[in-house]
Amino acid sequence: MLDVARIREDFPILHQEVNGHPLVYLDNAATTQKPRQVINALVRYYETNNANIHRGIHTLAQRATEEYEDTRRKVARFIGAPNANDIVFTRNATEAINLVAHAWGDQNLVEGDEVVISIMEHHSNIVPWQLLAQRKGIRLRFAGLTPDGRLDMDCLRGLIGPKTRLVSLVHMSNVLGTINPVAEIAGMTHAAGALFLLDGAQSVPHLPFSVDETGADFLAFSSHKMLGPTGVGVLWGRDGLLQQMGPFLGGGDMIATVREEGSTWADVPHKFEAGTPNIADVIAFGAAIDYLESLTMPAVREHEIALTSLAMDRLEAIPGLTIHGPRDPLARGGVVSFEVDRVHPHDMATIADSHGVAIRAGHHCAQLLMRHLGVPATSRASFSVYNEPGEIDALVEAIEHAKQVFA
Ligand code: C6P
Repeated sequence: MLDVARIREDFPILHQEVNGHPLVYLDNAATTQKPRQVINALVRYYETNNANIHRGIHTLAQRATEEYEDTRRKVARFIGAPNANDIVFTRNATEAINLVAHAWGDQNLVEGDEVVISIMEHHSNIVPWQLLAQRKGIRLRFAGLTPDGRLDMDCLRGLIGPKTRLVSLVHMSNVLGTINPVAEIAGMTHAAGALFLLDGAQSVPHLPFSVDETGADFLAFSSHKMLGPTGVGVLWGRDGLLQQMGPFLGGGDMIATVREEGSTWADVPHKFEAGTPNIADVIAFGAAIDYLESLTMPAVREHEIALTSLAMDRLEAIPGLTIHGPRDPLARGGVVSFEVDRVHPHDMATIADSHGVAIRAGHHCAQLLMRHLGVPATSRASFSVYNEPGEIDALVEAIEHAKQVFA
């Protein structure tokens, strides 16, 4: 069990009032807050080790390089990847997916090939494939959902066939909270001879995770949703896949040789990390991983299941409130999207803010899903390691207030 009171001491930002109320931060699916350990790692890096990496002979450059590469090893350990060189640092999960669309898609796909995604995807797992379709003439196919907000596996099975080259799906929906049966999907995908890209932006931060168990060939996620800094994402590729791919961006650090007649590429992961990377934030991301590991991911998951169960029980008891996604808290992550009769989600979020409660309202970068749900937007509460049951009381109070205002 997590000691939430002690954890909260590590998060300076939580100890403030917003609009005259103690801050209740329930927008963790958008980005999480950062513990002092991560903030200190940033400050310590700039105060003691700041230098460019992979280039310098001097001591600071060596220290910075060592710390940056140390985070790569930590990331590999955290996701159960056998080889740290299969970890590429990007700006975010979005860039990681775009990297695959360009460096793998442009090189391997031809007109008529098919990429299968679903209507519960975040825009960052839709638009890169639409752009690839424009470039290469591939066909993009969309799996639908069951009425309770799960992936329709029969539909997905029907879409995967001999023309399928890639299945690219979210592990945990940022709107519905649904956790998809990824190992089964990987089996179906591989049986068709296709590759499986997993969008782990919402799952890696919250679930005990092992790439091997997911069966994924590519995995994308972001540091900022797992207590780390913004500006750092991760792409992982299975055994040699990254080696077979050409570069994404060209420039310094990604080459072996440069001649007038052309260049050759550095080995992975450097081939995909052109230019000076986000050194400080990568290093601080290492501190975020240390922090999560010290809590242990099974305990993080257990904590978030308990909060999600409680939130769903309390919210369901409010007349006129509808929750989207599966009812079973074990089938979903710590994300609860809801609607309240006669209250627009933006008004809901504004009134919640007046109570010091930060929730997100909008389409959550999932317009295909909003259309499927028949709504322009939802309100969404999402949890992290520092949230506590009393904060759900504050959310419920804010919802009751919004209902009174719009009655
Ligand atoms: N979802 C949310 O509030 P980036 O922005 O690249 O770090 O992550 C993109 C992304 C990809 N997949 C999923 C499932 C996501 O939830 C996100 C980010 C945030 O839901 C910001 S829109």
